[in-house]
Amino acid sequence: MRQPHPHRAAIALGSNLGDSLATLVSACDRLQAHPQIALKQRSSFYRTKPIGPPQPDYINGCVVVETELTAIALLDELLAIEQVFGRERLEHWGPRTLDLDLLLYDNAIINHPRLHVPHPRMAERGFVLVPLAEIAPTWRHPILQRPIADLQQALNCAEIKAL
Ligand code: ROI
Repeated sequence: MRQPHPHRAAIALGSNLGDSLATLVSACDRLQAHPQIALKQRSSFYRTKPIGPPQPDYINGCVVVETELTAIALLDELLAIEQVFGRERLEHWGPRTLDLDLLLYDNAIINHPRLHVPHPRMAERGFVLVPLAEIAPTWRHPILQRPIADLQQALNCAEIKAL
């Protein structure tokens, strides 16, 4: 029998405008409700200091999903969910109501004009690696060939606190 959800993907969630926690919880609900996406794991949510220009603290988390969608089709679904929450891409690296980043897709390395997987900056970002290590510590970064837990331990993530 054909597997209904043959691919595994990791997605980072972030918000620092509006009711960020409620936004992230409803974004997870939207993913779960999607007929071609199954939410398998959800991390705790964390309060994190902004990387980039001065702006409010973020709430960040990660989920692991299984899906029959291709990586690009999954990206389109993530963008559609961002739109529901009124994300406007006004300022580069500026505040946002909802950011959904496709981090990992199976063991794939994807370099497409619209999508780079693994996410190019994920290995430097505590706000990504701390929640991801909570739910997928043994997933190997397909380029660095190191497990997520190792990458997280290499960073100083002392200030990243679960809510
Ligand atoms: N900083 C934090 N802490 N969390 C984010 O999700 C986040 N997202 C971004 C930038 C602006 C790089 N900074 C962030 O896109």
